[in-house]
Amino acid sequence: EPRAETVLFRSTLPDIAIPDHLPLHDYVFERLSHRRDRPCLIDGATGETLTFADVNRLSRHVAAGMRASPLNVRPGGTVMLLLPNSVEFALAFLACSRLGAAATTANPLHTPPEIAKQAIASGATVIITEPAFVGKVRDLAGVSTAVVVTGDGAEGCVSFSDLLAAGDDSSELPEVAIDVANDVVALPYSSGTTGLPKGVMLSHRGLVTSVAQIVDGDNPNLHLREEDVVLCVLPMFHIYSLHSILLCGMRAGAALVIMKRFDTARMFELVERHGITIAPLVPPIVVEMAKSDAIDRHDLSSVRMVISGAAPMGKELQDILRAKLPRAVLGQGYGMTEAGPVLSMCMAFAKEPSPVKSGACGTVVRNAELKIIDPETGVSLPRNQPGEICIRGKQIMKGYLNNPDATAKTIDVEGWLHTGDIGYVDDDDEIFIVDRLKELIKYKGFQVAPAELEAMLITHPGIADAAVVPMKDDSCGEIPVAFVVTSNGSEITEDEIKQYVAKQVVFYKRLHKIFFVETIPKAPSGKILRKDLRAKLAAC
Ligand code: AYL
Repeated sequence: EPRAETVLFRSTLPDIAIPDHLPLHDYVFERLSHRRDRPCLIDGATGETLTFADVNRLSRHVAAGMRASPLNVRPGGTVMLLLPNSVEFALAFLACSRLGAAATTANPLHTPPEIAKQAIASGATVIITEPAFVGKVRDLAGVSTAVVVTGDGAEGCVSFSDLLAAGDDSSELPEVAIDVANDVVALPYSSGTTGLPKGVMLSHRGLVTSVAQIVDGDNPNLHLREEDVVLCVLPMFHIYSLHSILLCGMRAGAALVIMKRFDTARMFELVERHGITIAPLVPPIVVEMAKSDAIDRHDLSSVRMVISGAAPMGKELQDILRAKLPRAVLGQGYGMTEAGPVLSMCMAFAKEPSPVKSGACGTVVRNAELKIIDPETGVSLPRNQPGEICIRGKQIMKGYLNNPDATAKTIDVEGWLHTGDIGYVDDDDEIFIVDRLKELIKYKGFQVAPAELEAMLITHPGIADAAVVPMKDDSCGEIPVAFVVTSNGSEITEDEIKQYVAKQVVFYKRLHKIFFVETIPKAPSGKILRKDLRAKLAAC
């Protein structure tokens, strides 16, 4: 029997030329000579501004400092960035790129065991953090890892200001040869479609491709200009902000206003003070804005684009915000860390925009192919039929670090990356996500891996078996809840279980509810039937 034709979906924009020879830092600074004195990074708290020339020079200093003793970062090495949004984050990330090293990024609010797991698995030999978080990495320091601290430094640590003072004469920063197609520049952690968090290997060429797909060409899909001022409130340790704010912003020559932590009133003030034009957000922040009375007391008319991504944003929410910010174009980007990260972007953000529908999460990016398959049979589906979203192109990850099995389960032999998201492409090439096949839970856009919490729960002597699933929540999108089977004779309570988990994990992985059950429904293979549990929740 002949195989059914694959139905390929492409961007409605033509493909573009994408550099495949430049390391990431050379790519983002390619137009440096035209914009040396333009603002690049603005510290929202102090107003202090670094120009493109400053950022270029200082990132070279940091690279020279990291290359020198005692840090000795070499090509192929790994550095952990355990930092909130800051100028230091941007400089350290670019410095890693210059050295041919990978930056593995993590939320500084993670607990010490969560940090240790990633630091060890990624092979990081240096951790860069703030004084407030040094205590969390003390046990790692000196074993195989050096610690660099920003601000005033800390006892036993290298201070970031010493790195900055390193200077950048060529003796200290030798040209390193970078193999752009293979060398990893960013190593974010993601659980993907199943299991525990894994290191996602993004190469120089992968990230260059993904940034170019969004902001390059005569008619860029996301039209950022040198005059734009981009709000950077989403955490740079997450790929959404790292890619679509820091890297896309720098490539386009826009200025970034860096906010360390989210606060609605403060965000509105910064919009007014700096004339912010572009606001990349996540749905929970859009909810806060829509609910806030303060929004009517500020002049937010400078904002011309609001981008939402990382979690679903319904039509209703999009319509409410549109009414509050009538001058801004509102739309979504759809990404997945492993996809490099962006799969699709709203076409209303293009230089020559086309109309879009509320609730759509964009059109597939240029220089890429997308298909929708029947999750059972793998057969490619036509328009308007929901199935698993798959993408192919140079932007996708190289694979998971030291995990060829998980890589093979995510990227098939034909090069298709399987997202675990269920969606369809409509008659106008717009993508709508309708469900999630994978076990991942998204709390305010942050990843929660059920397998991680389940492994933790069953190590408790009072618990015989457990399953963690998402429960719908208006303000957070989803919250993790657990079904628990207690061990014989155990009288463990809901609160005790919640506390037991809360002590070990970052805030967004905490369990919000425990349901005590007799058994966990499982397939003969032992796989938890998560669908049944989600259906149970929907019914109560
Ligand atoms: P990860 N609508 C619905 N679900 C979404 C959307 C969206 N717009 N964006 C992401 N997701 C879900 O790895 C989806 O299930 O990356 C996807 O597989 O933390 C999962 O989140 C991936 O989660 C951008 C815009 C990056 C978005 C991103 C997303 C990065 C989130 C760059 O410009």
